Amino acid sequence: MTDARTNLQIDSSRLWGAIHETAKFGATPKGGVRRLTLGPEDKQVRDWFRAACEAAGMEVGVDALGTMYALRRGRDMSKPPIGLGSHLDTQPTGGKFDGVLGTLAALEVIRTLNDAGIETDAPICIVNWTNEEGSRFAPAMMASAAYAGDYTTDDILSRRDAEGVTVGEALDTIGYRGAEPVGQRKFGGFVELHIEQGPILEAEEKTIGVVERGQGIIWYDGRIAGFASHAGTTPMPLRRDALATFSEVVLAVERLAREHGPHAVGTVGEVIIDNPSRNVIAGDLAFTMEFRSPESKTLEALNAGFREAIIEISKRRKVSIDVDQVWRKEPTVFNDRFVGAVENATKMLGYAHHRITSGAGHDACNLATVMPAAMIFVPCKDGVSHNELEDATQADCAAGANVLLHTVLSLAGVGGGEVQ
Ligand code: HGY
Ligand code: MN
Ligand code: MN
Repeated sequence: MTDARTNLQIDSSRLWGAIHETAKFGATPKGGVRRLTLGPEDKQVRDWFRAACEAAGMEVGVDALGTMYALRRGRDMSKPPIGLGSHLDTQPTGGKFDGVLGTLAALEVIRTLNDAGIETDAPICIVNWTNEEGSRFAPAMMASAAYAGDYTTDDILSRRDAEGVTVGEALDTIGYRGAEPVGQRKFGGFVELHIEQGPILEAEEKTIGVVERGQGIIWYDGRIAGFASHAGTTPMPLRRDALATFSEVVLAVERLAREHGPHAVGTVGEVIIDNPSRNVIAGDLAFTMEFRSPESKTLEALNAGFREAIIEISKRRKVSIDVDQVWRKEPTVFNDRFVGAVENATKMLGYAHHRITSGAGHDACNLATVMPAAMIFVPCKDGVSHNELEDATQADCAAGANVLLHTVLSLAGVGGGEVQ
């Protein structure tokens, strides 16, 4: 494409301003964002997002799981829209960019097309997916997984948070349980911009990551049942200590991930001790954990090794260890044509780039199972994410949004309405 559109660029200050404006919804004293899905702060950002999309001339719809779809009409409405977007919920100690960049860059693409008077052939639909993070309600990437057919809407509506509140109740509380059935809205494909959330692009001094694969993920919920007893009177050999047992489980997860390195990872992120007390040997506890790998066979090996390890620990310590697999996402391979469109846009814009595998899960990874999909990464400072220190530069965010703009233009096709 050699006409004036080649020079079309998003408005970097407007995007940067939007990112920092939305960061106030759930702002934390350390400069991060706590915006758990379907909570009051999520309602605030959703209301802001709806108003901004409507001000940009889009029609906003909401489905039964609260996912928001903002449609920009194209010349040929018989064509399925090209989807772009991400998520606006965050981790408890999240940052300003995870999910937000992709969702607001999608809005910035629309604003830029409006300013330039460009009408695309196919319509464009920007999406805010409900509960990508999976922190309040499991699984992660929940709504896009339901959209892809991995779960029924009723199953997801019944999921409960730690306080026993269901997804359905939370949606009703913030007024975002839409009438549209999940999965009804069809797309010609989906492109998601996201910070890398890892150290590779920054270390390699690349501005753009052209994402070709995504890791597979297995999530587990575990319970350990020992025997609570007096910390002072119970001889060491007689103890059935759930917390000491748990510590061996954590080290087994770490050992297995290291053994299957360099790409496998394993994490135990939560533990809740029943009735903890300094002078009581822990009797019962619950925990959550995960394994990830770009290879399915490695996921299998991690799972098998873990099952073996907990049987041995349980027998030796005479403590029961029960672990349920609650979510499994196979590794993602993104669509060649869409990945090529990202790479071509990146080359046309002249950004340093290379192909990369995503360590994090994303909504685009679920969508890739039911439509052509691709992702664009930009660096984040020190590769840090899921931490209030998460940071990125305005220039890198703008570069990612420009690649998103030109990728979408190439995929949606451009009708009348030349750049003035
Ligand atoms: O867990 C993930 O990979 C995503 O950031 N929710
Ligand atoms: Mn994310
Ligand atoms: Mn995240």
